[in-house]
Amino acid sequence: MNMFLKTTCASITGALIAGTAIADGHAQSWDMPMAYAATNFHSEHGVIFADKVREYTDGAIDITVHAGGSLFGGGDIKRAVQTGQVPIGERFMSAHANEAPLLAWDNLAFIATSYDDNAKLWDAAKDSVNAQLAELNLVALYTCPWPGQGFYFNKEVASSDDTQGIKFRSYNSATATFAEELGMIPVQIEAAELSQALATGVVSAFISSGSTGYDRKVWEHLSHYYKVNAWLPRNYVIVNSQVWDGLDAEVQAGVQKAADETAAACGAKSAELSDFYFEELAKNGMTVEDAGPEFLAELEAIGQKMTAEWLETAGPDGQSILDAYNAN
Ligand code: PCA
Repeated sequence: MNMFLKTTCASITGALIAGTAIADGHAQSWDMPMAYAATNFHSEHGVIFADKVREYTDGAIDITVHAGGSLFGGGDIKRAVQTGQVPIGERFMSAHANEAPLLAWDNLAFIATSYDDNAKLWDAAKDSVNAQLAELNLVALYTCPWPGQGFYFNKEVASSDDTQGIKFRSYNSATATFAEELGMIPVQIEAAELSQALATGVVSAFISSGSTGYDRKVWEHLSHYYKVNAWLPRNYVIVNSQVWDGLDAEVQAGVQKAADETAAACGAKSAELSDFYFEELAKNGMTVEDAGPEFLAELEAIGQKMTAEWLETAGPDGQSILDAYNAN
């Protein structure tokens, strides 16, 4: 962020903080925009988090969750938190990688494809990601992985011969690049808008977990899901740095305890639900299967190329993350 923007963010936030009740010990009310469906496990854990925060801060912080992009659309949540329009929010971390490439650490294909490995990769990435977030005027309270990512199509796909020219919903720059490598045309669309985009033919394919296909009932439009399990990307709950710094140490500790517990519960729920989502897709008529060997080999080659490109844009911090991960 440039200095002008940083100073502006800080002063807007300062003004907002002054308007809240930190100094006189009254409860603060925090609106927390979240990007995904209210019934999604990420959003449900946002509510669990809010309940825990109330409990562990003795009511000092009262969070109201606004799921489904209802307060701010997914694409606007980070800026709203950075500039202090809201103190806290939740978003898909790698959606911010165009601004800070390091935040795509969890989109590296076929590197950490189990929940345990994904947790190890996060351990390796955490310090440099947090340093990067500090520069963006943000503090991450907790992160939670989505189940593994695979491909949705409206036909059988055996290789990139079958994907040429398809309009493909991407959710960040890595998925747009992936689509282009497969000869598809990426269009970035929020999960909240996905059903409509499929219904109107704006796109007819996308990459995601079983979770988002289930939330959006995509069996109404699409027929095939290929379980590639390419990566397990994370959502994160972020708080504005000045708001965070303005809290008493005791309140901070209460919020962090709530965040740590929610992270563990949310990650476990994600793992527990991943097969359920596949079963629901199949029950509703979709063919759910592993990607065939030819398609998978192409995806792996693209993944390797993209990891090399990420290492170039993320610089030495990116390499350190992978080195630390591989050393464990
Ligand atoms: N669902 C989100 C991000 C990753 C996922 O599994 C989405 O498709 O927007």
